[in-house]
Amino acid sequence: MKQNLTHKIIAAHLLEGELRPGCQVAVRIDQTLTQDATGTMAYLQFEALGVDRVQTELSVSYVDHNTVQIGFENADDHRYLQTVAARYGIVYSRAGNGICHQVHLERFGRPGKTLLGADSHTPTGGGIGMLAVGVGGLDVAVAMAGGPFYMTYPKVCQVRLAGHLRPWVSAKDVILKMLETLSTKGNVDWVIEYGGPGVVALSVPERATIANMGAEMGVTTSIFPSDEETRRFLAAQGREDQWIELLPDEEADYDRAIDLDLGDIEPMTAYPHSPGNVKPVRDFAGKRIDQVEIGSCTNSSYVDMITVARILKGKRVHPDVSLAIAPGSRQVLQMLAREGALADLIDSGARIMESACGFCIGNSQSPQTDAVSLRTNNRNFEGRSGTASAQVYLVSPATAAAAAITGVFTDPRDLDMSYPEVYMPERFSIDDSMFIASGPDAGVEVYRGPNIGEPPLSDPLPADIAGEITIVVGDKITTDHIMPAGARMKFRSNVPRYARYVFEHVDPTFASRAAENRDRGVHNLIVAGESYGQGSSREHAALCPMYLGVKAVIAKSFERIHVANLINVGIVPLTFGDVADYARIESGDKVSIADIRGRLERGEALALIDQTKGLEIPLAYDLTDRQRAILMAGGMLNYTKPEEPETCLFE
Ligand code: MIC
Ligand code: SF4
Repeated sequence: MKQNLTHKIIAAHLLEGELRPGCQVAVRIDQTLTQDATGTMAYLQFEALGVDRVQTELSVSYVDHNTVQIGFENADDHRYLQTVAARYGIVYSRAGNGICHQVHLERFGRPGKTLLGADSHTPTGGGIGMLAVGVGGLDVAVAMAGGPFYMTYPKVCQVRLAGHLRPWVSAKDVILKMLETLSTKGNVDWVIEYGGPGVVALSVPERATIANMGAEMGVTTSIFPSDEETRRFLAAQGREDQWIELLPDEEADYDRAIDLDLGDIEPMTAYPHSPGNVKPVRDFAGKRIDQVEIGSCTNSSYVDMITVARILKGKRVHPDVSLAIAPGSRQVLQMLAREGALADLIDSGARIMESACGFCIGNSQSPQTDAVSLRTNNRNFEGRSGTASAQVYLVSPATAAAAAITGVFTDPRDLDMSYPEVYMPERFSIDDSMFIASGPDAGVEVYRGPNIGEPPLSDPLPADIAGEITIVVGDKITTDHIMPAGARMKFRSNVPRYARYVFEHVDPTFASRAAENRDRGVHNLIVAGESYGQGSSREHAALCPMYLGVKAVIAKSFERIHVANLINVGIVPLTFGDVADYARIESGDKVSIADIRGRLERGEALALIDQTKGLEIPLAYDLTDRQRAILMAGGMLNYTKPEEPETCLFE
């Protein structure tokens, strides 16, 4: 059989399972990455697994999300991460070294390898030909302990690229075009594989931008071939010896194909409040704007930043606009500084931010009330910027820079200047001094400040679920809705504290009502519409509801990472036998699911009895034997934890 790229890498890492779309396969993980906001919990869980050292080829712990350090919590987390890394042999990337995905691409990404990351934008590594998948922290903990990663063998969609991008059009516009075509839902268990003659015209950082925002479609990952362009990037990073050629077989099999001519694409934007709301920039031309934010793991490469610097050189930021720029890594920042481009940015009136997530996750740079904010990042969910009423539009760096000067939405092709042709350098500035690669060293004392709590364990699944529908939510509920980030993120290492904010902006009474039910022995159930759990990988969107006593979520459909996180913490993900039943249930209804444990164990049908309405509602589930066993045990930690600490789990 002619293999595509995705299936080639899976086959090379296969530990068990049938290579058929829809079947569960277990694959070996070569590399892992975490960031600080998901990392503390992942390493606490890793420690709970009782393994003496990390078992992967490479595991890197980045600090890039919570670098604001108001109060002691962030700094305590950083020290925990640094010491736990030294204890177990994990590479630690210090705060200031840059955003995990950008830095990993620069310094560690290797074609043909598998990468599991506790962050939904881990697929950025697909730009360099890795099979890079975003998951919850617990899945990363298990992979670090040497366990396999279980995934659904994906269907693969080939995107055949032709032609070249025209001046002022960039990789961001390509991925926005893809989002217009495929939308943000209905793509679970697909991989997007880019190919065709147009691929050669895209550099690795451009490919990475496209692969990064594939996360917004809900696909498992996106991947590009490893070709001469990949070799050029690795050589420029001083790592040419790590290059291998990796192409699909000629006439490989795909489950779907899409043709896209790069020359047909124009500057695009995603308008509020979803990355799937896509229109051409020219549709908004002349609309007044208040803020421009340039950076994030999607668009903060050297070429992105130099392009912005060339556009801004000798010009001034419009007086009614606040412009902030966060170069994606210390490598990029160093090069901007050495080449004088940083001075051009500063001269223009741009505010230079740390090389970190910052504005993207709403823990800085929240715009004014009702502001129109143009941003180069990947998500414009309502409230994510930290300002509930803000209108966030996602755009390319060139479109962002154009608007910063004019003060209004501007198609960059309408600027009165010629297009600044910027190319990837032959050699990047290489300085790995902000990585600490030491250990494993059993003598290292792991620092645990007062913000570090133990990861909570769930109880084994009860015989029956009996309780209340504590909340009913609509379609496309993101993990930002469930577990707000921004200013609340500093409680990530402390689940009881963070749990106070579950659904904070959807229903501020949810957390206290749920906790009261839990304390009275009443189970909480969540009812949701389509595509529940979109967006981020944060397992806190499952852990904190579990802590509040949520036992089941009944949704019209789920997104991949979130459903895995629910199972990992012992919350049962159920769907409707008939989606019309969604409209018959209300918050506050008294409900039960009789004999859920026995029925799940035997693989029998389940029903929700709504005592308040006098209804019997058929429920469905799609769970493997292993997932059912995890749910019975009350989550992955209970399921995996060895009786005898210090034994290697997976040998
Ligand atoms: C995000 O972009 O939403 C985040 C913050 O990077 C998350 C991870 C997190 O919540 O810590 C993600 O994308 O997975
Ligand atoms: Fe950081 Fe934003 Fe990228 Fe998430 S999407 S990793 S918050 S830069």
